[in-house]
Amino acid sequence: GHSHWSYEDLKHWSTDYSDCGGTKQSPINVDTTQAIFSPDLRPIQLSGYSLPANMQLKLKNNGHTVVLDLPETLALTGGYAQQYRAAQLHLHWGSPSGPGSEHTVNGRRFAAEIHVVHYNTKYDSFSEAMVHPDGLAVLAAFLEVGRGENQYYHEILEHLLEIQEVGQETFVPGFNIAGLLPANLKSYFHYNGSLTTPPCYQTVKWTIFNQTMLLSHHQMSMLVSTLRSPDDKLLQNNYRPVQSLHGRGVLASFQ
Ligand code: SG4
Ligand code: ZN
Repeated sequence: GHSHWSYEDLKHWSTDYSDCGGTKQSPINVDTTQAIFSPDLRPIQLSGYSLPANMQLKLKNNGHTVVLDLPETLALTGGYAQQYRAAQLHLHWGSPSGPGSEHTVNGRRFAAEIHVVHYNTKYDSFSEAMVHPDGLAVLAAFLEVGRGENQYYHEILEHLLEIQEVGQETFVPGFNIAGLLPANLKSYFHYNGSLTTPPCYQTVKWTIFNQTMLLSHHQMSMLVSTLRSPDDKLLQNNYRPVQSLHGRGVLASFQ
């Protein structure tokens, strides 16, 4: 298998990428009644996330999602007491007729989900980190439709029309990346899992914020109905179904 995987072909992921059939896969359903309160989980700390407008960030339609490359100067600390550097962020979504978050909470799927992907500073590169059990940390937040325009998501969404075709890229001026994540960085769920796409490496410490992000109806429509996929249809429903916990525990930083 050579990056020819698709969301229509989920059954074959583990044939081509054995880790996709493992016992620590993501996403999962978070059952809030089963989550274990852990006072050790410190608030997430983000530093260097406010980027100057003269910095140019690459935004790309990679055929599976929209990816915004991030400079390695963005640092994630707190949380689980290791240090990570940002690599990129991307989104998962549904269609005009259904939600498309990857994680679910008590069986509920949200409209969309943002993933900010980081790697452990003890490794020299992302590709080295991604094969080690403590290599990656992904911050996840759910997106819902609310009243007003979200000014931070606007910084990305206004450029989607420039990258409708697979492989197209454009540049986005720097902005406060932390604005894409909830203001409340204290309340989150945490578990050990995997990349949600091939190669499904089981090297991700997941943080799922309890507070959700709100986008306008128009913004959500733009997200789910602008980009095209490799088969020249609209890129929609780019989420993996929830995977079995296989005895894993989910921790909560809050009661
Ligand atoms: C998306 O397909 C991204 O485009 C990938 O990033 C990402 O892979 C993949 O999702 C899995 O990440 O947070 N959903 S996830 O588990 O970050 C990696 C790129 O292709 C390795 C740059
Ligand atoms: Zn993702």
